[in-house]
Amino acid sequence: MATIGIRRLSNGLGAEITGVDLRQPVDDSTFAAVEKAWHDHLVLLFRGQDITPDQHIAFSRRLGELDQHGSNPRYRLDDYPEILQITNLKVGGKPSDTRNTGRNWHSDLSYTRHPAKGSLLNCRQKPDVGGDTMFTNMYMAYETLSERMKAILEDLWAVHDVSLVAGIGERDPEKTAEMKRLSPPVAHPVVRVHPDTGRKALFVSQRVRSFVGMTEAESRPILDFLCDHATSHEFVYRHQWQVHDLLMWDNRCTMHLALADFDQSQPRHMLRTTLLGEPIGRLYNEAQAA
Ligand SMILES: O=C(O)CCC(=O)C(=O)O
Ligand SMILES: [Fe+2]
Repeated sequence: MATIGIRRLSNGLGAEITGVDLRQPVDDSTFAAVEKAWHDHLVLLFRGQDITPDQHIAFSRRLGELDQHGSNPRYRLDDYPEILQITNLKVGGKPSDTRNTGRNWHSDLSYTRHPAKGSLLNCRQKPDVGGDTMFTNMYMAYETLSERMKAILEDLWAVHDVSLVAGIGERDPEKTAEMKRLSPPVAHPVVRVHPDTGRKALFVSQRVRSFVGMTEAESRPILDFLCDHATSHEFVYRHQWQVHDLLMWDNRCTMHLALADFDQSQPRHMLRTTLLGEPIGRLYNEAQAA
């Protein structure tokens, strides 16, 4: 019998789960309750999870196949390609580019043909204050549009481009070129149906350049409107991290934003596993030709 506790974190999305210790294997009924809570609340918080990489990976695998972070190979944890370091600590003796990961609203890996299904982020070290992460509910974003706007968006595709990852231009040009080579622009439907819940969610972000078949100038005002609308305060939860929090979010129906609201001279060190998503995208040129 599962005995988890569920406490909602905001009106838009998010719930804290209690009664689960991720250092231990999670039994099937507890896991089923967690998965249901994930579908209901989109972002789940587990406090006090001082877990090893193996435990992090073991729990994540229950939810699906894990990405090996081939689109960002330099920041994998040694011997654990399933774990990406989001950190301002040095990696390989050099400042880490992942210290500024997620500084615009996005859904993980949307710039690939297999946008991430979910991500599980464990806080290992945090600054005294700040370094918060915000999440927004993309079902609500979709459902609150007018019927006419929904009809316009229904068969639109959007071009997601890794060059729009915030701060990518400040990275070492060689690494940026590598990221662009690994991830050429890809098109995804603007409205996606969540495979588990059957609900429709808006799938745009600040990493979208244009709509397929429209110019950038035509697309920009609509994209700006959709991103502004999707990040309305009413749909958002802002997470203030504690060390050993584990947060898992569903990238198919949320966006998130990592805030730079902290003193970068203090360590912020986070470890992430990423669940592989179903392939929904196609390379941009193929989409254009279609
Ligand atoms: O560092 C964070 O709070 C989140 C960064 C991010 O966007 C991610 O890990 O996917
Ligand atoms: Fe992210």
